[in-house]
Amino acid sequence: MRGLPIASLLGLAACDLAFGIEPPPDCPVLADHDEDADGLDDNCDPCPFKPDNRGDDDDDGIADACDPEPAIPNVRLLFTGFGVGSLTAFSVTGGGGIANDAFHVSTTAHLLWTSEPLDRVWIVAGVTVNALGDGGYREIGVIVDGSPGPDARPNGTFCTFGKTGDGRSYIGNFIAARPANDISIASSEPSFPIEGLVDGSLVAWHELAASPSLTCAFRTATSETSTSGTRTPAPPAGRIGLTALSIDADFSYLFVVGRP
Ligand SMILES: [Ca+2]
Ligand SMILES: [Ca+2]
Ligand SMILES: [Ca+2]
Ligand SMILES: [Ca+2]
Repeated sequence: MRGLPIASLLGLAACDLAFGIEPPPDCPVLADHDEDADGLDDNCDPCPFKPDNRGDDDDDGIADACDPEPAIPNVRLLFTGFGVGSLTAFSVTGGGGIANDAFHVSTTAHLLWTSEPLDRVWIVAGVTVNALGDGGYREIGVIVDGSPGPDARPNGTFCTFGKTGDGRSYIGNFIAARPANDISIASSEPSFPIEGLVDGSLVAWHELAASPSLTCAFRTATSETSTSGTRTPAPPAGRIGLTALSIDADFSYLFVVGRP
């Protein structure tokens, strides 16, 4: 949600530039965007995608409701609520773009964060499914170990949920690697309804030295399902990002958290 209403700014001690007050050291740059509409700019908000900012048991600056590891100190590496102009931090292939305060995909698109390769990271992404393509695999998810491939889809390990051409819903780990000489992955595919999904989230943990190297969970307000996968041998650490294939969907935010 864009902008900060005046009423919010009046109560915004942590980030109030309207009255010439310097932001605190933990809020060096304003994003000029308030994803959860709680009056705190994304870059000043200890829980940037939920209004519940209470509590920080491990004192790492990430409030408990948004902390993927509430008892382990983490490092916040990235949060974007996909406001206007936010795509400059990413490389995008396919037809994705910013619309209605989200990274909107009308058919197929992939996004990679233009950072250094990352290991030992959590990736949390807000997702909404608007409509599925007509047939084949229709899916949406996150990428780890992503690197540009020879075609539009990046190489990498994917945690996605989706639907097959024969109507089966799934959540699973998949890889795309070209040349395909390191493929060995375990996946589970519990049934999961994808159509009409609103405000779900994908939460993935990636650690190259661990087996499985990728675990992920899909969450809604009422349910959670999870899977994990191992890619052998482990690929080089790569960039992280988002993917959508033959689907009309929105990513409302992307949160990347490291474990030192
Ligand atoms: Ca906020
Ligand atoms: Ca918040
Ligand atoms: Ca915390
Ligand atoms: Ca933590």
